[in-house]
Amino acid sequence: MADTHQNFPTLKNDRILKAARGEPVDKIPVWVMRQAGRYLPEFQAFRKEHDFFEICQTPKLACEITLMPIRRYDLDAAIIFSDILVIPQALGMEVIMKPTVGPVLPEPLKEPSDLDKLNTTDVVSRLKYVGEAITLTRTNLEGKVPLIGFAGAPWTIMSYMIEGGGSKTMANSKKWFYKYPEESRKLLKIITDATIDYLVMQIKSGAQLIQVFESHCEYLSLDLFNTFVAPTLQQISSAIRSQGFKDIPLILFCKGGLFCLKEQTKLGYDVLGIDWTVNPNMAREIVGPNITLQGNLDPVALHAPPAQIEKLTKSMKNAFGNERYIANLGHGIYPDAPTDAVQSFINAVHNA
Ligand code: 1CP
Repeated sequence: MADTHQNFPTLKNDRILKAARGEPVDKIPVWVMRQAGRYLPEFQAFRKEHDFFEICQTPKLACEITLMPIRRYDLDAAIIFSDILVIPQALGMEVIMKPTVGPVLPEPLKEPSDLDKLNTTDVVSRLKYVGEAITLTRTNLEGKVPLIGFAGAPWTIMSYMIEGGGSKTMANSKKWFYKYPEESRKLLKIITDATIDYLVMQIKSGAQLIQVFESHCEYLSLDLFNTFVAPTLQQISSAIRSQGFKDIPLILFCKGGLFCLKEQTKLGYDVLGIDWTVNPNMAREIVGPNITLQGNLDPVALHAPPAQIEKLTKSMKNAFGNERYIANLGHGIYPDAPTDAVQSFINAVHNA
């Protein structure tokens, strides 16, 4: 299926699309996970005036924040401002964004019978605002860089829905796999189906790449990953492809996912993100030549002096090589990252 919005401005920088497809690039493309967020003073100022989900649900505001890092830095992609937790919200759960604490779901799923409370009919109809924000942002980007759409992966979303917020062990949600395997599959299917419709809607609205965030991968065993999680990730990529979107690069980022990196290569994604704990040479050996790697500077390295950031970034680039590589941090940028360090990082990717 062709782009449903033929009237978007012509794209002037397609480095990231080329790298995702394994085509040669003039410079290595770079973006930063969570680039439109808490470390930016202009975002913090915005947050004083608006509630988090009010911003997500108001296309003009979401667009404005998406463009903040693009105005400030020489990035090669924008990522639409939203959050992975809009899916539990659209399934009928309350989500509160508590400043300095993070997301809280006051009534988490406690037992399988709680699944009956979820509103699973036409979930995507309650997420139209994200599509509208994407369409508006594509227009306002004026073709400067491509726009990434995203969603949380089903296991990561399931864990938030059961834990009710952050957790050190994810023990409550993992318990479901051991105690209620069938109901776990049922919950994962509800989330996966909603996520597929949601990502297809984002693509139809103008998203030019898609990233799936499996931020809680690190808590799984290989057995749990293979049994419960891998099928959901595979279903997402297959459904997007079978609905006609063959050319939209799909990125999978499994935080802490070295233990299942080989398995990730079989799930239908063009790009695999790796965190900072993974040696780039080892990752390349595991994934082979036909997948693009994304990553993986330690987000905390942004606290080093500029010359050191440049050195670390250079050595990261050398390890990954110029082909099939998208530079990024090894996880989302932290709220206390110095803004100048981001520019040093980007310069080092592009020029050093
Ligand atoms: O530039 C961007 O990427 C902004 C859009 C974005 C994205 C891609 C936000 C805005 N959140 C996310 C993804 C997201 N949200 C993930 C996956 C990436 C990751 O692993 O970091 C996860 C796990 C969440 C859940 C979440 N939302 C948390 C907990 C994890 C964490 O970062 O500590 C928190 C604190 C949020 C709130 C949130 N989401 C986004 C922002 C800017 C904020 C801060 C909220 C505020 O202003 O109070």
